[in-house]
Amino acid sequence: MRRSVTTGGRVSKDLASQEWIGRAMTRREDGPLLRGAGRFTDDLAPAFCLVMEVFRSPVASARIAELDVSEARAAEGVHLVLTAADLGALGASAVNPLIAGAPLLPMTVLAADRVAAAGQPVAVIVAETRAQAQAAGELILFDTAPDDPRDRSHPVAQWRAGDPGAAFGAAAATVAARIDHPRVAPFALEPRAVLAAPEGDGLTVHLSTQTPFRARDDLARMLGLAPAAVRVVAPDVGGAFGGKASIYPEDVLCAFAARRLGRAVKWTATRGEEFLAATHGRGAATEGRLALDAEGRILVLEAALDFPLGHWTPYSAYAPPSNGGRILPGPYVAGAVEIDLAVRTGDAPAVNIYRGAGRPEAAMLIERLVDKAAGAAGLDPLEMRRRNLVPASAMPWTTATGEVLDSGDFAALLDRLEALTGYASLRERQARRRAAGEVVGLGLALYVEPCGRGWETARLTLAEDGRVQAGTGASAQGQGRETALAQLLADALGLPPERIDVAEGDSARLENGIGALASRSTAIGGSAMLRAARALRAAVAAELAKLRVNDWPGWEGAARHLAEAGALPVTVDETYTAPAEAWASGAVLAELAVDRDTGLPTVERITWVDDAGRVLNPMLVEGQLIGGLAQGLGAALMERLVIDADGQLLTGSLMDYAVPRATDMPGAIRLAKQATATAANALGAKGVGEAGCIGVPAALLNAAQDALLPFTTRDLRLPLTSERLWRALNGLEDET
Ligand code: SMO
Repeated sequence: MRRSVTTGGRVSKDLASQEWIGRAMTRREDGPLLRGAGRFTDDLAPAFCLVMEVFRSPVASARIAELDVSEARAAEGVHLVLTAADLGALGASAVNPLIAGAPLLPMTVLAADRVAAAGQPVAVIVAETRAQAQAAGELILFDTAPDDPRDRSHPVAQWRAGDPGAAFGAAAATVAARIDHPRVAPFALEPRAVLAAPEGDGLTVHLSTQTPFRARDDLARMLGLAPAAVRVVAPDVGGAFGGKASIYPEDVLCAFAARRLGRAVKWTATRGEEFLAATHGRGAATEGRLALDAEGRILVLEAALDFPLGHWTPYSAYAPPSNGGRILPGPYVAGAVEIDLAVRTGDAPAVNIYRGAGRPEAAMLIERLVDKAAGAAGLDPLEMRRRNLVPASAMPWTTATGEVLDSGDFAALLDRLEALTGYASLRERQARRRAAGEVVGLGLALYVEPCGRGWETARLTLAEDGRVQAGTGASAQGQGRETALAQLLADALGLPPERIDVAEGDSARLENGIGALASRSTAIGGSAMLRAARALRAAVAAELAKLRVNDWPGWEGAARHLAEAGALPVTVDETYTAPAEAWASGAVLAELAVDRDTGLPTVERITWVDDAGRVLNPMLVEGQLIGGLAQGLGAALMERLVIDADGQLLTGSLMDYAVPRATDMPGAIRLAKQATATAANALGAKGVGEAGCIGVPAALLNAAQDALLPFTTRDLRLPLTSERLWRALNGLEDET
C-alpha cells in the first residue's frame, strides 16, 4: 500500500489533499442550535433532580457574627443546607504558578469566619424546587461585624534589559501614558450551570465549562476522589471567554451535595450572580514611558503594571499579569525595558482571564505610548510605527522581555492597512471634516497574540461501520471546532467530512485534555489531530498488513477487510506538545466620530488585517474576529463593573452594565488576511480568538484621543462613554 506517513513533520506530508482546508464550510453544529435543539446544562432535567441555591454575603469586609441555618433546614422541601462547618476538610483549588513566588490564594468554598467580598457564598440550600430553596434562604440568620478592608500590593516580577537610565538620559524626547482598565464581566450569554449526579462510587458532572479535564481534576482533588471517579461533561456551552476556565465554589458545592444526598443536584446562576460572583476580567492600572531618539526610535520602554487579583486566585489568575508584562513591547523593537509588575490581593471579587488575558492591557499601553511618541517626534502615527517595528527578516525575534516572536511580518500588515484604507486620503478627509466642525479621529493599533503553548490530545477510531470517530481534548463553546476538525481530518485522511464524526467536551472520551482557551485550540488541538491522523493511517496499514492486504484499499475497503477479520475498531491516541509558542499578529485602523453636542461616539469603520497563519475555515475565523471586535468595542466604549467604597457592586444587572448591541457595531467592518508561516506547531496555525479584544480597543482609544486632540491632550479614561467624551470636549473633569 502507499503510505504517506513520514517523520519530517512538515504539514504538507501529513495531508493527503488540500481540498477541504480553507473552505468556508457551514458549521455542522448550527442545525440543532438554530432549531432550539441545543442541550445546555440547565436543559438537562434528570428525574428526582434537586435544586441548589446559594446564600451569599450581602456585605464585604466583615467578620461573621452569627450564622444560623436551623430554620432553613426545617423548611418545606429542603433536603440539605450546608455551611462551612458541614464541609469538613476539602482539598485546595489549583493555581497555575505562572509567576514564581507570587501569592497563591485557594478558593474559600464557603466563608467560615470572615467574608471578603459581597456575593461570597456563605451557605447553600438544596431543595425540591428553586422557589423552596429561595424561601428557605430567607430563613437563614446571618449577622456580621465590619472588619478593616484588606488590600495589599505584592511586587511579583520585573523585566529588565539594556540600560534604561542611560537611555532616558540620552533621549531626544520622552512621553508617558496612564491607562486604568475598568473591571469588566466576561459575559457569556449562558450563565454558569452545573448538574452533579452520583454515579457508582463517583460522580458525573455536567458543567458549563471550557476546561472539562481540569474541572475533573479539581473536583476530584477537592472532594478527595480519584480523577477517574469523576466524569465531567460539557454539553452545549453558550460562550465562556475565560470566565468558565477555572473551577468555582458553586461547582464544588453542587458536587459535594450530590454525593452527600445520593441525588442529582443542579445549580444555575442568575444573571445577577454572574456579575457578582463569576470571575471578573481586566481591572489593571498601567503606566508607561518611552524615551525616543531624534529619529523617533524607541530607546527604552518603562512601565509599572498593577493587576488586581481579589480574594482568591482561580487557576489562571496569573495569566493576565504575566501576559501584560511579557507582551508589553508588542511588535516593536525596544532597545531597553524596565517593567515592574505588582498584583493586588484583598477584599474584592476575584479577577481571572477574560478574552485576551493581559494581551489587551499590554497592547493598549504600548499603542497609546507609540501614538504619543508620534506626536512628540512630529511624525504621523503610521510612520512612527513603521520606524519601530521588528522586521520580518529578523524572525524569530527575541524581545526585550525575553519572548521569542516566532513569525510575522508587521511591516506588511501596516502596508496592507495603509493601502486598504487609503490612509493618506483619510487623513486629508479628517482635516476637512475637522475644519467643518466635526470631531473625528483615526486610531491605529498593531498587536501580537501569543497562542498555542503546551499540549492537547486527540483520539481517532476507525469504527465498525467504516466511519471515523474523532475525539478532541480541545472543547468548544460555539467556535465551530467540530466543523473545522472534520475539514482537517478530511484532508489528512482522504475522506469526505461527512464520514467523520467529531466529539468534544467529555472527560470520559479521552484520558486527558486541556480545553478551549488562550487562542490555542486550533493550533494545538488541530496539530494533535493531524498527528493522530498519521497514527491512524499507520495503525490501519499495520492491521491490513497482518491480513496480507498490501495495496491500500481505500477507507471503505480497509474497514471491510478489518471488520471481516474482527479487527475493528482501531483506535489511536495522540498527545501533541507544541515545540514553541506561535505569535499571531494584526493591524487595525478605527475611524471614530464624536458628536460635538452629546459626546456620543460612533465607530464609522474598522479596517483590520490579521495574520493567523494557516486557516482551516475562513468563515469561522471571521466569526471569531467579529465576535472579539464586539467585545473589544464593549470594553473600550461602554463596559465597567463599579464596586463602591463599601464593596457593593453597583452594576449588577443589564440595567446598569452596558454590553454592546447590534446597533453599537461599527458602520463598516473590513477584514483582510495575511498568512505568514509558523513552525511553532505541526498545523502551522496561529490564534484568532482573542485578537478582537486586543487590537480593537487600542485602536478605538487612539481614535478617540485623536478626535479630541483639538480640545485636550489629557489621557481619556475608559470606558469612553458619551459623558466622558462630552466632559473632555468641554474641558470638564471626569466625575467618576
Ligand atoms: S481568556 Mo481565554 O478563555 O484564555
